Amino acid sequence: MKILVIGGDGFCGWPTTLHLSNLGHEILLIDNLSRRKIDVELEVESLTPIRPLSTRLAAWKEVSGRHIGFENCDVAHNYMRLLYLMEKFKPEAIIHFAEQRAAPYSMKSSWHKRYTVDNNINATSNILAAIVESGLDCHLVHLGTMGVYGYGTAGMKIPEGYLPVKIATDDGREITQEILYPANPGSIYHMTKTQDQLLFAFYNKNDGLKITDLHQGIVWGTQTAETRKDERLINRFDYDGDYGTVLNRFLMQAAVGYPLTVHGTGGQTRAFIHIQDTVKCIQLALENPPQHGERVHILNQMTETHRVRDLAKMIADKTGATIENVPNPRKEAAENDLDVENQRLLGLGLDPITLEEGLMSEVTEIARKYADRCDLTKIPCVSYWNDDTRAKR
Ligand code: NAD
Ligand code: USQ
Repeated sequence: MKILVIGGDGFCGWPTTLHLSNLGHEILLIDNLSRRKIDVELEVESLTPIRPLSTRLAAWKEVSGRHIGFENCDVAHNYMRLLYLMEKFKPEAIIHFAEQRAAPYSMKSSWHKRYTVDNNINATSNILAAIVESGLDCHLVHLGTMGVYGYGTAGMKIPEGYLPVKIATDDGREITQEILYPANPGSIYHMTKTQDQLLFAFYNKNDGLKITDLHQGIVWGTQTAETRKDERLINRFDYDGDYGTVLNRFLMQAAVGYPLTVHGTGGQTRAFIHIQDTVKCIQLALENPPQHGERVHILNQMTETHRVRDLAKMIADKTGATIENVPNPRKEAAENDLDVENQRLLGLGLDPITLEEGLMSEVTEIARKYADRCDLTKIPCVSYWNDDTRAKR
């Protein structure tokens, strides 16, 4: 299959690109390298020594014999170039990773809020418009987030995208409809993902586009079968207070002897998935596209849920790390339960890697190995959601 991977230089995009290339697909990677530029802005580097993209691509050619094309394009702002590249390459599938994905980064200042809205919503809107204008019959797979739902429920499992609701009509009847699950974003970043959903619903209804939206949980881990093949292919590992996600941060903190930074009571429950399962899920989504006329496929891409304080305890028990409860810089529920339906990807053949089996190899293979690259001053989360949370620091 000819696959266009947009945002293919990032944490999820790079291993996915290699995985699909390894399966024999022809890949064109588009990226504007904005994530690498944000590292420069934040004065931080991936814990792992990621190589420049040209080195990565040359190493992959050497290791696998397979070519991956690359075009530098800002898909949020260079619509004509995106359209031209799509018309020239003629992809049968497009994977859309190209968004600013850190909630804390999106809340740092009014500039960061506006950048995230502008980048993410325009990227999605341009990709959809270009599919229609090019006339391509292709399947769009987007990386969405569990955070579109919020993290609480009315005592039921969060369904895969659509909620059946009973409505009392004016003439006394009761009808049942399925609606998009009510959006309840917890940051400007998550809010952009809820807007993406409406764009998908509209283009699906109006133009019949075939779209799969993968509502992914927090991705943990670093390496996949392909990125392990050569050190020049290594995946990025974010640990700083803006881009580092909770589980990878705790693993790194344990490795460098930094107390595990639990926000508040650590009662927040979140959904998780290993990076190796991420690439597998995207493969499964590509192999099972919606049929013409079908509504947007929404699949919950997560494999387990955990409370933040339980994660910290699990890692502390295994490594001897200490735990520190720090004031929460975010405005979020201090405690929540989370129960999520994820049968669709399991039904397609996903066989999840569990935290229990993968945690320690991650600590030793990555976090301890590259511990000397860690800048301890970049660990604290210093992006505050509002003046109240800033005052509590
Ligand atoms: P990332 O920041 O590592 O990668 C995103 C890539 O897209 C980067 O290489 C960046 O340079 C590129 N990009 C951003 N804006 C662009 C633009 N306008 N034009 C071209 N390229 C652009 O992020 P990631 O962790 O790989 O996440 C990928 C997707 O998966 C995101 O949409 C994110 O919301 C979603 N997701 C990630 C996680 C996670 O835990 N990492 C969890 C759930 C969902
Ligand atoms: N947290 C801590 N200590 C830390 C860091 C985080 O207690 O040192 C807490 C946060 O307060 C939050 C939870 O851990 O309650 C998760 O934070 P996170 O940074 O790991 O995840 P989040 O901001 O939700 O974002 C990440 C990705 C995003 C993706 C999302 C999936 O960056 O791209 O969309 O996970 S989900 O959370 O399911 O919405």
